[in-house]
Amino acid sequence: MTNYDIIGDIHGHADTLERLLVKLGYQRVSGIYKHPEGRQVVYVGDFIDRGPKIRETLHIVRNMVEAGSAHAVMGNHEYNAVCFHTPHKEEGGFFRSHTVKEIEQHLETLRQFKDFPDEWESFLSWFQTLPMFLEFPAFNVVHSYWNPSHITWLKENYKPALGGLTGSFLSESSIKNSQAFKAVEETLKGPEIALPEGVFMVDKEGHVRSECRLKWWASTKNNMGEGVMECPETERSYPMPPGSDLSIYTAEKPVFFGHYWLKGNPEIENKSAICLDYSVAKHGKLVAYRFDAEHNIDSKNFIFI
Ligand SMILES: [Mn+2]
Repeated sequence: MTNYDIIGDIHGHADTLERLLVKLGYQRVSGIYKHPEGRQVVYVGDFIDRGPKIRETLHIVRNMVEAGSAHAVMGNHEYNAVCFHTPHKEEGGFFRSHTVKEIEQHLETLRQFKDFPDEWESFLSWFQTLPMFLEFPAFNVVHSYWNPSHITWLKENYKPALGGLTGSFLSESSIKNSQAFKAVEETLKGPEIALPEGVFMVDKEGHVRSECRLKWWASTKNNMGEGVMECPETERSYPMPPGSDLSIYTAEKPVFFGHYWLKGNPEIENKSAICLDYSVAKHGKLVAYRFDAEHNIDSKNFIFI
């Protein structure tokens, strides 16, 4: 049985990734990282944007996937990149508009690939065919949110082997409030909910938001402090916004995900849903979880830099 190392969001921090791979026992052979015992990495997505070595990160990851020493799912940044660069034939423009906010988020990638247009094209084609979730015998992996009904929808409608993010798939999934839109959006970006009238939040980029990100994996959701990401100190005791899913996520197979820019040292809040994103791109940590056969979820299996 294969053993796995699941690795959180990298965002162009290739040097940290290489140090983590070495710490996990992977060795670079003919330019490709492999584990002498046949362990495999599973990447949770968000390889690009923000960090200093985006090209290097992509080469490390794709080489490993192609050589069979890793698997990868799509992050919202890879999805956004495909949308940013794919023209919307029916409506004009692109599937992701070229506004200041969108360009800012993608700028480091554009800059670092400026002199390597062919290479960028080939990575974009690779992004298009990344799976949006992966199921292993003893665990599942997704970038943001494992919702069984979204996963069922994706199994029936999203076909990485038949082109993945094709123009027609993007057209369908860009129709706001369609089932396609919701499945893709929430799987890659997580569930959000409108804040009560008059309550606003400021996100990490300084944008004022009238919606908040739900901590879908939280083990208690008695108030906004427990169930909402980046909840302002003054609103922590507020009740959860109306319409929030207050159920506690449990599943036979644990799911590993990234996306949420958690801070501090990795911890397990819910043994069924384990976040591996600890903000390497904001002076945080790059985190892996070692998953061996016959497994009990335990925080001693976090390995990080
Ligand atoms: Mn993300």
